[in-house]
Amino acid sequence: MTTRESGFSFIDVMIAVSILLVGVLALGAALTIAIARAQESEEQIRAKQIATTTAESIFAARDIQTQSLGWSAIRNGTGIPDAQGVGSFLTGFQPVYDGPGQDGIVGTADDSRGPDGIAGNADDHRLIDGYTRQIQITSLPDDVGFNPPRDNFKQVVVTINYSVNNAPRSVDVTTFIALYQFS
Ligand SMILES: [Ca+2]
Repeated sequence: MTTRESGFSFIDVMIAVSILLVGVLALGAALTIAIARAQESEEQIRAKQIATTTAESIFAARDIQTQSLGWSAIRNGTGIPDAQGVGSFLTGFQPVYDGPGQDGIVGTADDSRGPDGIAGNADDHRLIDGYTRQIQITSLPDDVGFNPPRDNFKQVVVTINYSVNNAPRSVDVTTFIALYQFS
């Protein structure tokens, strides 16, 4: 006489485990994607923040009347402004620091130095690793018919390059700045 045994066979258990495993793997993959997205969005927010504060700093540079800055300083150059503000903002992609340096303006040659303007001591600004910044300032012809042109209106494009998991990313902020000062 044979007895019919009830319960789960080995095959039943294997099928159940396989289904469970597929579910767990899918969950793991979803979690990995979610974490990557969160990290990406965090870095994107930071890049956008750097771009925005840079643009604000350029507006501040227009308004600063000391240190020979002012409207004439709103242009690209060597990063070291002369008496006319020529050479104010560095060209090309540059490292980003967590402060503006002695001149109080980001995107110039002294950014890595701290408020004292001297390199290599305790108040040096920290490099913000993984981000580079480009400031492009272009004069716009707002003054058709004026000779010489008045140069009263400029376009400012701030581009921040960064990477997420070795994939290059970029954000930019475009704004316009006009000659307007309280006197
Ligand atoms: Ca500076």
